[in-house]
Amino acid sequence: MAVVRSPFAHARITSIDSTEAAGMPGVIGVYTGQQMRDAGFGGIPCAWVVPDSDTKTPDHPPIAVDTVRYVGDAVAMVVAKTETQARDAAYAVDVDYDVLDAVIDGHAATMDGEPQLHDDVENNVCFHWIVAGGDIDAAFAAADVVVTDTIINQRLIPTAMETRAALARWDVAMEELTLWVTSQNPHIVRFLLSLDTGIPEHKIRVIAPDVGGGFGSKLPHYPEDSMVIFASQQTGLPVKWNESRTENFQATSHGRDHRQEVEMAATSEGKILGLRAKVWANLGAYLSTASTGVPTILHGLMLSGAYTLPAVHEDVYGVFTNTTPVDAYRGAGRPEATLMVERMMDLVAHEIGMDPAEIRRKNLIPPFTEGHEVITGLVYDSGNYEPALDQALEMIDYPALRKQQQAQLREQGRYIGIGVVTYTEICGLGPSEVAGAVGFGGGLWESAIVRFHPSGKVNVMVGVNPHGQGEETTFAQIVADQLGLPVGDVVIVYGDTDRTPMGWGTYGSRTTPVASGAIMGAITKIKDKGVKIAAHLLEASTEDIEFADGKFSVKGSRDQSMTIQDIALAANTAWDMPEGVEPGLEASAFFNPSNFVYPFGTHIAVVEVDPETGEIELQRYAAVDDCGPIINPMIVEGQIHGGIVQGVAQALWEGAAYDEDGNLVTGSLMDYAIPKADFFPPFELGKTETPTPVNPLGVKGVGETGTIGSTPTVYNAVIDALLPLGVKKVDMPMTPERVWRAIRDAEGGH
Ligand code: MCN
Repeated sequence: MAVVRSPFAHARITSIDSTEAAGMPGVIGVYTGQQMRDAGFGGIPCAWVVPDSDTKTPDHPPIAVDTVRYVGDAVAMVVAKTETQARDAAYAVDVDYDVLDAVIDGHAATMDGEPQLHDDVENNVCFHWIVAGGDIDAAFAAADVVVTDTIINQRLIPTAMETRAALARWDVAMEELTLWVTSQNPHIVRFLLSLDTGIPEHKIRVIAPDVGGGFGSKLPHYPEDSMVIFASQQTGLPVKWNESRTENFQATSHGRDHRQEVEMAATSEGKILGLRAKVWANLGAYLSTASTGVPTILHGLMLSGAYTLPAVHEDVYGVFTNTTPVDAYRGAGRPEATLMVERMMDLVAHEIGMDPAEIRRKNLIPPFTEGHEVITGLVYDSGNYEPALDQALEMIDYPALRKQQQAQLREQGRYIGIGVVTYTEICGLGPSEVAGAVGFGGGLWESAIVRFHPSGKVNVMVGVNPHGQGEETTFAQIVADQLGLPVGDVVIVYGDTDRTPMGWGTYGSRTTPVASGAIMGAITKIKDKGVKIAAHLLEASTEDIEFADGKFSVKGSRDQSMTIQDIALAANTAWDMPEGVEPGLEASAFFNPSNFVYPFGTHIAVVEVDPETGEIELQRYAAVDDCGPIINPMIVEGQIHGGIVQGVAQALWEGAAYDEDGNLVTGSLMDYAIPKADFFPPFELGKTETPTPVNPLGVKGVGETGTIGSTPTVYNAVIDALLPLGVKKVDMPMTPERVWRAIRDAEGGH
């Protein structure tokens, strides 16, 4: 299958002529949105509609029916014998458009007189959501200093190395569907497909084992999923679509894209009093699967950061524009919150002449182990922020660095900047009751099945869907460690709705904190059953059996023992089972966490800016992160490295750019700057370890911490370097040209 896509950001489709395409070599069929609609295919659902926000959910047909709303919106599809034939024929589909004015900017789109995307969405405002706590007016009235800024948290394009793909096989006789798809959450895709295609859920199998990088962009249920299904039903053949890189830029979800107008109130001693903001979140042309939750729940509720914040008020407007739909991108909402808070902390520090590390220390929430409620209403699980700050400052020898910075500035005219950020983030999504309360259209629990085969080898089936994070390894480590097995005897099974139990997917750094709870639950059941079988076979009472290092032994007599492999064989043959105990050694468990988890840390960056060219050199990067007890240090380091790289890239290099007609100017790897390894110094990593009470292993997520901490760290470092030149602000990405212009402007436009 190939997709005919709109070259216009906003247009009415006046006609589609497929005569020529239909006659081309190998072409099997050309299909339109109207045909899909006539066949009963519904719009692509948005699965997260935040309550109390008056959210509008306009129809999102998988193929546009009468209006296209972004460059890349699907207009028709062609099915042919080969991919090349399909693509060739797609070019021959003749579409006539009546081109309309487009609006690209999420703030401008709300103004009167701007183009309207959807009939029933006045001024393109999809929702207005408010987070408020404390007495914000009193906070600002009592302030000695108020700092303000307008932050553009620019749009990013996830750019996974592996583009998307979908292959549908419709079994006509059985009326059953198998869909192979690059998804981070196959069970969610199955659920949503059952809603928009009408195929009953128990007749849908979704397979998504090795999907490549996702970074949030493989979370949504996409139009192409429905298109290949429709095409397979029409043709009676398996139909496959492979996304090209150009399509990946245009039609896979983008991330971020906020305009934030922010004010922070503080005392002259550096105590913060209140944060007030207005945010315009550009949602793109349609609502993607999780899009409304990202700028609200995952952003607005995190405005207290790691600090005691007495008052907050934020208005968030979600806005439709003629751009690619926006959804979760690594960090999803939390980077937008953290950058906002951490920018304002630095502005206050600068205003009152306080060291950036000191103002943070002064406002950190004191240590807590059993929950701490912040002004936005969230209850953080556990935290001890100051040791992470101390460790990071020590790693980098902060006092010496500050001295050196001053000396070099004075004597050598060099512009060194140091950025210090203390952050916390919400992840491990999360209690299902909260999911329901905040409008998430599913649960957030996890399940696992631990299955012993007769030979003692183990499969663990999980509903989550790692795609590069490495849970095939870390979950096997947990099971091996708990049950005394060689790690190679445990294989983790995921990525197939027919082979795995229900699960709600891999995103929001939830896989380990939530699914490990289910695995631990199943392990406990396995151990309990093993004790009963061992007691029976060793002729002891269950109270006398103890389990350690993979052996069930009679207390006080270690030679009277059976290995867990012996027990697996005995249970699977069931020749001699205790009264009332079922055969087999297999257990399943469900885990619904009581809270989210909140990892935290301190990041410090050192940069040097060349005032002649605006070039920024990232010289050092230190990160102390706390994700509770670590299962696999190498994997955790890898996650932090990758996260830092993605976050720094937002500060310095990456950004989607549209022209005023809605053409994606950064629509290829020639134009969109993704980071490369040699842009970075070796990372200096430290850690502290604060377990969470929320799950049995005490683990917090780590998949996004690097991204969340690093953007403001590097941003603040660059501004710190530029302050002596009179520059207080540079929009991201802080390219050499922008930095150079900011320096020249500060010099009076010279
Ligand atoms: N881990 C550990 N000890 C801990 C915490 C985590 O050893 N205390 C390990 C985990 O077991 C897992 C890894 O660290 O191997 C990350 O786990 P976790 O924090 O649970 O995060 P998730 O698996 O839920 O991953 C999601 C997160 C997100 S939201 C994005 S986006 C992202 C990311 O992970 N996308 C990625 N990292 C990515 N890495 C790769 N390679 N590809 C992506 O698409």
